[in-house]
Amino acid sequence: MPEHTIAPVIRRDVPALSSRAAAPEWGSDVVAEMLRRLEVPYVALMPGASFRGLHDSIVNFLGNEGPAMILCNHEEVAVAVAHGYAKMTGRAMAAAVHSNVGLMHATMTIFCAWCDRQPVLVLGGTGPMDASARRPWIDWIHTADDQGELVRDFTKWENQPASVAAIPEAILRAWQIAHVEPRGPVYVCLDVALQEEKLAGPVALPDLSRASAPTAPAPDPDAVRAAVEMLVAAERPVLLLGHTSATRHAWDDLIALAELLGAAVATDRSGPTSFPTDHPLHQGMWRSQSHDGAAEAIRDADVILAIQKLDVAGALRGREGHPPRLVNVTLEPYAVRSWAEDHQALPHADIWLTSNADLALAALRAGVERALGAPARRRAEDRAKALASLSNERRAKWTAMNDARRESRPILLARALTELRAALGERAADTILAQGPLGPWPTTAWEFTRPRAFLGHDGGAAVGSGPGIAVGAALGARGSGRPVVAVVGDGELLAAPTALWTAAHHGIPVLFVVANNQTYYNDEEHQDQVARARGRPSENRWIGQRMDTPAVDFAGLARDLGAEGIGPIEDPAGLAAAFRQAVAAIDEGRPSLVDVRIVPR
Ligand SMILES: Cc1ncc(C[n+]2csc(CCOP(=O)(O)OP(=O)(O)O)c2C)c(N)n1
Ligand SMILES: [Mg+2]
Repeated sequence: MPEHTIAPVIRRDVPALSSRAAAPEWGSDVVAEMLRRLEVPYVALMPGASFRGLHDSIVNFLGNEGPAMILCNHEEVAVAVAHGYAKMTGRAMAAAVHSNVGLMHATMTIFCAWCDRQPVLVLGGTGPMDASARRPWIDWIHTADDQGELVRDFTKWENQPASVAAIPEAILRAWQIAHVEPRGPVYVCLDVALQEEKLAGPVALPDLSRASAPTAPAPDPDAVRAAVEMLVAAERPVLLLGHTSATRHAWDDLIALAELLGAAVATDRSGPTSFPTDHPLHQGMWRSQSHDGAAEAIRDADVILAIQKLDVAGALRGREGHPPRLVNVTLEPYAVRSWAEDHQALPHADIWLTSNADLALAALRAGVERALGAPARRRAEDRAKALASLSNERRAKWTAMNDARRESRPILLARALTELRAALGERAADTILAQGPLGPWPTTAWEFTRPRAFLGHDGGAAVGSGPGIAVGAALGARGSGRPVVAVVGDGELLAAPTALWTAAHHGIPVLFVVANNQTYYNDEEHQDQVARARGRPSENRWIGQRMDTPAVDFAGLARDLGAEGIGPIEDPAGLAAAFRQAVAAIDEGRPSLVDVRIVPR
């Protein structure tokens, strides 16, 4: 364990309780009891009367523990916190959102969790469905006859139990479905009247020891044999990695498989770190400085093994006329809905391995180990040497590019990240990047060398999801000793700054770097493109985009929300001290933010 450890305690507000009921007395106590039995650790929430019964049960029946509340100031943040927690831990926590208006606020981040295939248990309220029991006006506004309809197209399941007796199964089913691959968000809507119903007697709760999780789908052995044959015979094999599981054994299997085959590896910034980016076989990562390396590997490949890559067809664009042979390990066909086109273009695979990625990997690794004869091993070694020298050359080029702009003002993101790593010292390699910037990631300034070194993007490409996801990831990383960092745009942070208050309130240590270019730069680029295409003045691209008058005081905003606020840092010479201060704050269990004035790209 390094000498610094991240404060493991999340602050919880402790209720004053003279005594606590031993068994559920009210409808919502049953919900709370189920959450406890399922070991749901937290409920992120923005309060609302449509779940005041549940709120009371968590505080006065459970004692605000197992699960404990994480108080948020916007439902979008509450769901994003749960999303980030799932990205970090692989497990769902709950988010409670107010009847219809709260759910409306939450829709964007529910969509993000859906696109990112992450489990979140969203709880909501409605009603009373019995109109004769409604308070005038407010209960009518906040009752929807079919509230789940709002999120049906981007949840795996939603349900509104019609009796207290039906609640336990609804919660259990939702929990199970959320965790079965492809994972995703689920929604359970709880009628106010049921929550506030006084129980006449005990409610039967399921025996959870008999509610084991369904096993993961294993690959078809014949398909594995065919895939192994294809991989071993390949001249220029490529591993194309996406949303892999980031478990230690998947990580080890991937490295072993790549080395056995002498395969080029291309990774994706959408998913979590699946492969060490400083490995000599790693040729590039999409949406990073090394993007071209990944694209070149794909261009030259004769056989591609794609693993849980969500947009295989997109990655293979340009190869339509002379497609490589493709083994596609995926469960994506089970995640297809008809509302959003997040299923991406349809890839044409020679072997479609419908399987859990870890099981397929283990089988492929074992198969390749057995099948690889001496001549094939020699070919693989030669390939590996050639790939290593290619990646070395590219690395030297990127490092030189970054070094040449070291003193740039506004500051180069690569320089800022190098300084941040220096401030993290020996913990840099263990640091978790919970969210990255919109612009390309400066590969050589910050390599991802451990599982979950980067957690992948937000799924829905939705401005405002990042801050909550980062706070949720830090909540999930609690006690791991791994520092959590998020690099977010100024536009991104401004859309959901209150995530900082949640982190400050609960003592969740997360270090935000605001990559502040004082504009919605991504969209400036779009306006530039349109103007050029139309022969109009591109110098007007900044209008309706730039945010420099007045300049936002991000450090002041962070301080007002209870976090350590530092900056703006305009001179690269000021970065080291700023990051030391920010790291010291997270070491004390407090969130911090450093506002860095960066050059747009
Ligand atoms: C909810 C939502 N609104 C708008 C957009 C469109 N959009 C994409 S990137 C972007 C700019 C974000 O600005 P910032 O976070 O500062 O990053 P920068 O492009 O400046 O690096 C916008 C507005 C979006 N993706 N999501
Ligand atoms: Mg910006």
